[in-house]
Amino acid sequence: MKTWMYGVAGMALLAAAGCSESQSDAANLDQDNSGSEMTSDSGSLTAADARAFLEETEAELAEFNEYASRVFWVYSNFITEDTEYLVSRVSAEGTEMAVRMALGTAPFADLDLPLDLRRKMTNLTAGITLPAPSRAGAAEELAELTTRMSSAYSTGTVSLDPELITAEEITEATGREDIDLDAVPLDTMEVLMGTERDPDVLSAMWRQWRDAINPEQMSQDYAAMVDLANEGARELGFSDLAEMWLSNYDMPADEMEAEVERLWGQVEPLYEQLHCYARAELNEEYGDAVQAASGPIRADLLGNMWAQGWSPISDIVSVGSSDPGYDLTELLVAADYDAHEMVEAGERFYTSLGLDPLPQSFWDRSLITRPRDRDVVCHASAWNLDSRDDIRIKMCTNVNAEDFRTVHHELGHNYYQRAYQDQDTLFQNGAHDGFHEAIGDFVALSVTPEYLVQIDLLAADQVPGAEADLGLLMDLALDKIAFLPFAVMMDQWRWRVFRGEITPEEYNSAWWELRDQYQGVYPPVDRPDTAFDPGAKYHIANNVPYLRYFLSYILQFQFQQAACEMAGWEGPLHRCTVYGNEEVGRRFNEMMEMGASQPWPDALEAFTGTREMDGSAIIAYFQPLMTHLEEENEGRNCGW
Ligand code: X8Z
Ligand code: ZN
Repeated sequence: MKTWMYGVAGMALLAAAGCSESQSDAANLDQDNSGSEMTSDSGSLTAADARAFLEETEAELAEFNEYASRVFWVYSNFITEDTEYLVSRVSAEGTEMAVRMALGTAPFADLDLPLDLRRKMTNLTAGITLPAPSRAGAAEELAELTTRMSSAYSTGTVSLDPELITAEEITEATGREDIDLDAVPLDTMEVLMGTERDPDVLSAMWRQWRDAINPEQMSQDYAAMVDLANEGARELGFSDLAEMWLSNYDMPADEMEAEVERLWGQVEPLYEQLHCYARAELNEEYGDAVQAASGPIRADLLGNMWAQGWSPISDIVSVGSSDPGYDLTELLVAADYDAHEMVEAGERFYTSLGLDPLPQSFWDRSLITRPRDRDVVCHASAWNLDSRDDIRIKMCTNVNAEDFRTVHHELGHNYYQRAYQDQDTLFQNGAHDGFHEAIGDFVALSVTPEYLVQIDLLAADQVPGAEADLGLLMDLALDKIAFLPFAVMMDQWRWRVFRGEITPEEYNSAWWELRDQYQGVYPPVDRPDTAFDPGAKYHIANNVPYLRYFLSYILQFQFQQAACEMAGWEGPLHRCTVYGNEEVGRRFNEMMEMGASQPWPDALEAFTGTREMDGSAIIAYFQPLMTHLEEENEGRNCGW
């Protein structure tokens, strides 16, 4: 995890991360692993020595971060053999440095330190995403593996059969002119997975993307990476990388894992109702031969390459006559929005909250559309290059509702980064990683019909009345509720892999067992032994932990509930927009300014008044839909 880029990984370098706060955790590191090099010998060391160590460490980190982030930026904007070489090299340097620094905290483990110093010490260790063992050559080997996986993902393209789909049809669906059927990139296919309704075309695109990432090589690389990173994690005193990733939340890893179960348990019944209803609608649309009325759902029919968000099929999964009355994609196209204007609209939301406009350098340096003539990392991300004002986004924006939300998401990262820039380097991060993901999504929850009128996208007389409420809620549920089990299963798979409970031979079969268990989806075509379907998802090929998004989807509704209460809103929550509310903006910014300087419950309390993550906010938000779905599903055999 880095302060300088969000949604990007590839190296084990850290700057700061919300992580285990308790002193005993740090002190126990050497006891967790008797053979560890993390032996503590505080001898005559004092708190002043700890402070000096941290000052020096933070200075070195800050300087390295700027250098490394520029190398990563260039690579991500221009993937060639040369930039791969550079990024691999800087990645290895960063990993070596981060591991050295983390091991350097050991002598201070038994010292009674002021809380802020202890927090920095623990941030230093648990903020590493992929540690390498400190033996010579290991960091280089790890960097080579991660760089190869990252490039395989970002440069993969698909050759589509003109008998199945023509360039003209793709242009019609995506608005893009420059279609080369022999090399269709992922971001184009992502749009097509949402617009295409022919099941044969869907399954072809779905399968071909999974073939395009060099799965056999990636699977081998992944296994080698897991071995190395586990060895690195053990050297740092953790039993494996799963424990290390789960130690980032101001509580012991096993408690955090139980917390995820608790939160998932709160929202699972709503997902089950949505699944049941969507399956019935898909059955009606496609017939038994394509989608049976019982059992799991065919994964390529859900409007998304990974079946992680289903809003593109809201025309199929609609609520009777409760039509939202407008389609945001159509409004954007009708208003002739381009990618740049979408980002400007996003910025205007944040400035309406009283936050500063983006600096000119943001507009000069961001990448907002896919360049035609080179390979780039298209997956959207937000960066802070210098830990000050050099903030940027990088995304291959399409003019549609999904990317309108993503623009707000990425700007949320940038506004958070800017808010905590005055914190010390090891506190320049989110309260935890779920907070970082939740900022922009919370803002996008304010994209209501009434808001769209205020920004002239919707005519005032087109604002749908209360009869559209269920339709509006369904649209959002297809995005927010459908996502929850996907977000949980992603890291369930990785934790089990890291723990050795899933072996490399079982990578793909275990992946589909978890997809079935959590999401109730199945692959449209038989998966061969050579497949590595987890690697066809950005965050696995690029080692970005995914639990953060699950937490974010819980938190953003807590933020919204609190913000609307602050704003004195009295109507249904999904109609509440905080656009233009400077008081909410001020309070929100106060939380953001805290960065990772305090345990996350303190940050949460500062804005919402509660110290717990709680799924009851999202449940309350969707309650009218839940009631309706239960009625609709009566007599159906829900579950799979
Ligand atoms: O990766 C992202 C962001 C960058 S942090 C675009 N998201 C997840 C995904 O695309 O899988 C946002 C929602 C989930
Ligand atoms: Zn993000």
